[in-house]
Amino acid sequence: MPEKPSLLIVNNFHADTIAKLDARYETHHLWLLSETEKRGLIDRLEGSCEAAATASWVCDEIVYELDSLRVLSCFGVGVDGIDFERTAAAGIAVTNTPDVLNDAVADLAIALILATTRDIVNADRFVRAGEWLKGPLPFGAGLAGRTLGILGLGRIGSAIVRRAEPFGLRFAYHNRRRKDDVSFPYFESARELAENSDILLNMLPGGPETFGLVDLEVLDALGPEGIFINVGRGSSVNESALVQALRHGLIAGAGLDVYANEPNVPAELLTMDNVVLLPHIGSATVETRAAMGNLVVDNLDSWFSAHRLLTEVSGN
Ligand code: NAP
Ligand code: 8YV
Repeated sequence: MPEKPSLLIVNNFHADTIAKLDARYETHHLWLLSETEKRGLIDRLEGSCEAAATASWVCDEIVYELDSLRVLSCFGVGVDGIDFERTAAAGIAVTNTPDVLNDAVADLAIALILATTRDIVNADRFVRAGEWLKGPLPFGAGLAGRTLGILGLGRIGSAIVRRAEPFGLRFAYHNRRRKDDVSFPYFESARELAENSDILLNMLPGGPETFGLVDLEVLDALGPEGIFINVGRGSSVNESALVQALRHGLIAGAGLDVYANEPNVPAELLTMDNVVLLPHIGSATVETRAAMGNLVVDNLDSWFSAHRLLTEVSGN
């Protein structure tokens, strides 16, 4: 039997996928080691290990010091955890897991839109607390005829539009570039998009280019009836501006799946009734996580068998 190729696993991103990788490769679990042990492992793997697997949203800088590394297979689509300057300089190809999670993340975005506009979480609390016996819950807002503005209309944003169409919503978007195949309005800036939206949904990737892009000016432009939804990355929102906007009624409410410093959520948000808070569960279905893991494995298998990558990515 030929020897199994060596694979460095950087962090504990998905137990089932790691078990699959353990069965196929000679794996080394970096996250279990002390800093000194990590250094020793990198030195030992030098020259013999060409591949690593990691979460896409976080990595360990030490992997870039493994000179023989040629491929980094990431679990997740948003690759803000990867230092592309260093991978490019070192000739390391990077892969991620696009498309296989579109449905799950888009479903969750729709759940947040409905939960915020119809006050679903408070309605549940209202019934449990016996409040219904005293009178009705205040009315929510309908979707038909309102405008959903999508900040970052890509793979997942487009899947959200397909789901949202039957609700009678209108659409608008902002990307760096206008898309030729989209018929609804494009706005040149996030502020203009917010000004023309009833619900602003952030689907932007993380990284320096989008850092704090949703700021007080954007939220103020959304207006006192406006709802802000974030399913993209927390770093692209200025969280203190969001707290301020919610506290002072500059916007009506928010539905959040992602935060700037996960798993920490700003304490002020925890006390607000007009926000729905989820623990980054956009892609968290059993089948979607399995599909993401399979793509991590398939990229590695394809690289080892044919030096081909299925979903190479060059940055956000
Ligand atoms: P995608 O297809 O690349 O879409 C991202 C869109 O954002 C692109 O259309 C891009 O258009 C636009 N964009 C990028 N940088 C921008 C900037 N600086 N200003 C304005 N627009 C910008 O990516 P996706 O697969 O839909 O995923 C989007 C993000 O969702 C991921 O990066 C990840 O962070 C997040 N995500 C979250 C979850 C969750 O569980 N909550 C799950 C999966 C993904 P242009 O290139 O034309 O600007
Ligand atoms: C994470 C995500 O991978 O793919 C992304 O960019 O944000 C998610 O799918 C997931 O939350 C794992 O924790």
